[in-house]
Amino acid sequence: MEIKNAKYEISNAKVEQCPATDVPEYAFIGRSNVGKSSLINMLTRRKGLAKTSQKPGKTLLINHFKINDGAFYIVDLPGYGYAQRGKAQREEFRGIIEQYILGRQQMTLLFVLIDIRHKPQKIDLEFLSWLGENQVPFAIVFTKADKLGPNAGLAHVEDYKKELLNYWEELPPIFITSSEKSTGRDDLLNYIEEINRKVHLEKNAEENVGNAEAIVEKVSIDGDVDAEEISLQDNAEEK
Ligand SMILES: Nc1nc2c(ncn2[C@@H]2O[C@H](COP(=O)(O)OP(=O)(O)O)[C@@H](O)[C@H]2O)c(=O)[nH]1
Ligand SMILES: [Mg+2]
Repeated sequence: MEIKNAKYEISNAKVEQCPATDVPEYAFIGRSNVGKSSLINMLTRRKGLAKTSQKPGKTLLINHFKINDGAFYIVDLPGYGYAQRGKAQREEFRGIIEQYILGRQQMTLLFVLIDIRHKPQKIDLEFLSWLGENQVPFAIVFTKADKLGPNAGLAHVEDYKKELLNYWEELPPIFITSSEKSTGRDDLLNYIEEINRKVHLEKNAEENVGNAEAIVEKVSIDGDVDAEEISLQDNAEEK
């Protein structure tokens, strides 16, 4: 898929203030500093679209980026696991994340970013298992692959797979990326395109069902016979 255009739209602290749209949203989350903003810039090929290396933890905002004239959105969520957050801010974070991830109807897929340089971390595993419990559709994106030799990186990916298979029978889709080298860009964009297509087909199917229902209704209103009336009469005669 080609990214023809990408435009920052709005930042919100409240889910109910997010844009009123009916297109898919692909949300990105991970620990602060995992490379979320860099990845969004790499995917869209817009260097300054998402701000990199912002002071983490300060603001808890949901950032919407409109892609390809509104065909879909990329959403930058606040990072988790920021040590300097106080209790109140941690609660606020949890509220925003839960509302967005569990409540936002447009949320189509969550990309969970994990720094490939580390062995499986408790905080990431806990977050992934929370997603599993809540049946949130997600994929894992390993970041900063250029910072490790390929063998070491793959070993960490295998460690994660092993951990996940302790709990689940199936693995989520896994991508290995580097924003420095644009590694994984095509794979990620193709994956998004594939899901966009599925969502589109489902939406059309729903609309067709809606149209069919409208036609049936129109026929039964315009015609002399009403299907429900007939069956009621049949029942009455039987009795
Ligand atoms: N070498 C390398 N550095 C990266 C990569 N992605 C992010 N970084 C660096 O990691 C730091 C945090 O990145 P940022 O995108 O701001 O992380 P965020 O807090 O998750 O949004 C910055 O200094 C980036 O330049 C990558 O793929 N390769
Ligand atoms: Mg960022």
